[in-house]
Amino acid sequence: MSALIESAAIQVLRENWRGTYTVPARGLYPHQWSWDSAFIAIGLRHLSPRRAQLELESILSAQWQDGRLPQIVFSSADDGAYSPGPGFWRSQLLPGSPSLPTAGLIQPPNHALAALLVHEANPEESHRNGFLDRVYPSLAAWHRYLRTRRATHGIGLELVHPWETGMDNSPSWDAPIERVPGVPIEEIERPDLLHAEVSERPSNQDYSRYLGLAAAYRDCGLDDTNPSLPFRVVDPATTALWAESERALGIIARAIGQDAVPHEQERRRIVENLEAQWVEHLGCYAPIDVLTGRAIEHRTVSGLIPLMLADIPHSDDLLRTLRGPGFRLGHAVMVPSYDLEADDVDLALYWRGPSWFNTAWLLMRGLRTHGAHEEANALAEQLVRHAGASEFAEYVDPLTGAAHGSRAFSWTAALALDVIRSEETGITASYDPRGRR
Ligand code: 9WN
Repeated sequence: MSALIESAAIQVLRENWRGTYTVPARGLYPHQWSWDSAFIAIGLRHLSPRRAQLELESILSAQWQDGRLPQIVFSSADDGAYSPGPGFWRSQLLPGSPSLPTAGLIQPPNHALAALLVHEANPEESHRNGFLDRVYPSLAAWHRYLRTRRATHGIGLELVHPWETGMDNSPSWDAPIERVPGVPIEEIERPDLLHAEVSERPSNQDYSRYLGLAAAYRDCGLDDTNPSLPFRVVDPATTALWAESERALGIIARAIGQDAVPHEQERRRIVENLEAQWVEHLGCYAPIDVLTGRAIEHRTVSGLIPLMLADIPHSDDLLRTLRGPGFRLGHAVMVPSYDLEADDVDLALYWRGPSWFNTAWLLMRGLRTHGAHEEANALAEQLVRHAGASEFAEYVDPLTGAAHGSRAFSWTAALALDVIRSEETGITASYDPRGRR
């Protein structure tokens, strides 16, 4: 069973490979996406260390002078394939842009974590070809950008667009996005709807505001502290990934003879500040709307992802919430993206209920970190099973496992492959074709 899933996952990654990077999905997502590439590299490390390195190094090659890694690196000037495309961003006209056309926004910082995992899959080869020496300066510049340009209020990383959170239409963004003036509906192009059901994608109303907000950010020259930006949130999953990547940066620094202490101190600071996002009565972390100073009180999977951090004070509370009726760990299919008891949960719509494979993978690591190995193994098993059964869907119904969104989605294939192949993630014997562990 797992051998079949493994070879099908490899096939998906082969078909989506574009020579130096992997598209998230043919058709729907025809360029390189930032946090996708990091998740994909984690799977590719089992196939070819060089390919995994290239995947990460190609996103790093699109770094801006200020250190930002862009949400999307456009693979061609083909403006019609995805909206907003290179013609919308006109990145070459903006100061400090790289030579490749890119979006101006960012995505969650999982790259240093991925670089460390790629290195650890084959340390000899990685040392021999100088991978960590090559990527460390760019990763450190990325984290410097985050610290100096995106952490201005000291409570966490500030994100200026729902796309930056990677969880675009999460119910958490409904209230803050209300403030955003939208573009006229008739100006909106939706090439995405050629590849996915209307009912499974954000609405035109959402897009109107997404585009209005992206245009406002572009037109102020990507000035992160511009007081006129109408959307500014701090998000727990992004903060947790930032902390975890800062930890990875410290390990990378030490491995190449650099000073790890600043990264360790920074990580501690991030984890301490994360507590500002804890909401006791929800039993999980929740985003903060920086412009109102208030918590956005929805229970979403983002608020559970800090479980991956070893030293948070609320791991027992998070485990309780995960096992409770809202997320049904061990009973639902993987973990839903939104509280199953919420009135407006939608089991088929994107980040408003369905289960996603990247969040399952992160939570699986969190469960192991906190010693819940049986539940981690069960989640790993579900991840692999539903990845295969859904033909590597973008996301699945949290109760039935029915496939939604795009198929042959790269991070679904990559993370299933990682679970199947990785001893570190504690794969159960039934999913390891070579019978390790
Ligand atoms: C906008 C590529 C990306 C993921 C995001 C996911 C979706 C894009 C979209 O696809 O977002 O970035 O068009 O919906 O929400 O997490 O990185 O797979």
